[in-house]
Amino acid sequence: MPIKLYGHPFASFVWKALIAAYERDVPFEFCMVDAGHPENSARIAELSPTGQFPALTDGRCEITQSNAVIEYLDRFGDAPRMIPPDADAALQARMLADVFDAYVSGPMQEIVGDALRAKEHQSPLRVREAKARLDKAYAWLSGRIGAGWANGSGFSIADCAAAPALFYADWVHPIPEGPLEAYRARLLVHPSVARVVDEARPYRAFFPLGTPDRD
Ligand SMILES: N[C@@H](CCC(=O)N[C@@H](CS)C(=O)NCC(=O)O)C(=O)O
Repeated sequence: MPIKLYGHPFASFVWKALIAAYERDVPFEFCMVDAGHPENSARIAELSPTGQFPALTDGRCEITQSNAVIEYLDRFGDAPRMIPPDADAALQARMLADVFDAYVSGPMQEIVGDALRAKEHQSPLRVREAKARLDKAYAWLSGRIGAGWANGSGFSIADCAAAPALFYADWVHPIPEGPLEAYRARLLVHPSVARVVDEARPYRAFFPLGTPDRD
């Protein structure tokens, strides 16, 4: 059975899986999760504990959680794996992917989530705290990101996580000039990342805080 990837092209965690699939040239069928595809919404509700995406099926495996999906995609093709073969490099790449997920995407999603609430349920305090967490993450990452990819060697799971995290985080709380902002710019011109950015363009009106022209 073909690999089916469930998600939405504007969703940051779905970008991670798409980037890995494009990076490694793994064929798949994209199953759009939106109001127009109730069958896919029903399927994602079964596949994922929270109904969140991405999730992937191949008739044998059912995988949810973006990092597990990326690891699954490493089984195919000859392209360099997203989990580096060297154990130390793999540990570093997984660690950085977790950092981007939890400490960049996490606060970014909180800020976006707040903007999506009804005015009376919004919380300036929650947004301020999320921005403070982003500042800490930006500072930590700025001290660690060099001139190449995140873990200092090939493009990896860490870069799959970094691309959407930094793309959207910069929209809600700009990344100061420096190594992290330069890394974001490098990611955006990388072909697999440029492709997901382009595929998501038609959905930018969904973003509740306005979208900058620069990207
Ligand atoms: N830990 C999950 C996070 C997934 C996640 O946050 N997905 C978001 C899209 S970026 C989602 O499904 N949002 C829709 C919703 O919450 O209903 C992963 O790594 O896959």
